Amino acid sequence: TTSPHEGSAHIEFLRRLHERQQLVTRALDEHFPAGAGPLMDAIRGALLADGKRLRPILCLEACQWSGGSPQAALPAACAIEMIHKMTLVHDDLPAMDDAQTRNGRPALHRVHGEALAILAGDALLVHAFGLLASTREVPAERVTGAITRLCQALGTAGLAGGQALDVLSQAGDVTPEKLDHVHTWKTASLFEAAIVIGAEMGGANASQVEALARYGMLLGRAFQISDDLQDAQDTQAVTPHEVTNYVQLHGVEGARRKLRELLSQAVSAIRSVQGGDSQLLAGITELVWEHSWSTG
Ligand code: GRG
Repeated sequence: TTSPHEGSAHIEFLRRLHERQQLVTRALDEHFPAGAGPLMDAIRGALLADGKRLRPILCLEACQWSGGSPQAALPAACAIEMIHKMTLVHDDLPAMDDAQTRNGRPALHRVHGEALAILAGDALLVHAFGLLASTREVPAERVTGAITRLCQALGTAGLAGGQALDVLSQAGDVTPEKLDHVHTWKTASLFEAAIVIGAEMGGANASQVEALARYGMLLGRAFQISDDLQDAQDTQAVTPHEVTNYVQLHGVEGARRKLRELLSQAVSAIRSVQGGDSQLLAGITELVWEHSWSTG
């Protein structure tokens, strides 16, 4: 079968993805200078070693789709990536997932120690809000709107709440509803916020925001299932995380079926309203399906 991504349109899609990745990585690199002490080194280790930059790319793209310049959403996109990386550092700590590696490298606390890993995460969170609050490219009410939206996405009914449910889950008490709940809060809420914030920075109208929010939520849930499929493939070892792995509860076939369904609903959501070029937003759903990412 021929992939919908073959040919020049696919090359253009990858070029644009790579360009956005670079834009975000360069901005993050400038924000945290090298050689400025152990805490800064740990922060740089968390932020700059690798990463697909998926959430900030989505934020920039949603802004452009809504008629704004990607530059208008760049501070927000960088803030969202700082927050994302902070959650990974804390997730890997011995008190949480107790992970030894992340993306094939030693987890941050194994290189810099637990204290600096905690502080690097704390500092990333604070710098993220500082950067977002100092956005001057858009009217002030869009900035306060973004801060409010992000706080909702990260709090007790978002990443922190989802992670709490996740770490407290025991084998045997994870129902399909509870699993969807954990995935929605711990993963999809940041995807949704990244996209909605980008759209609002670009001046999207209410129906565009609603459609993109739906796309973000569906894509985020799909992404977590795709990540779970990858984890199930990569490791034979039983880790604490496995209790809330979609594959554990629904099997590989069940996971793939749900993944396909969520991604096709995500594409329908963006196609349901008028907006800019949706090729990149639609194309990202294919990458989630194929799990073929470049972190360069
Ligand atoms: C922010 C208040 C606050 C609390 C944080 C630690 C925590 C609470 C939440 C962790 C949630 C978590 C680890 C979700 C997993 C999401 C996920 C699938 C991450 C992998 O994302 P990728 O593949 O990462 O985009 P890269 O390495 O590409 O950046």
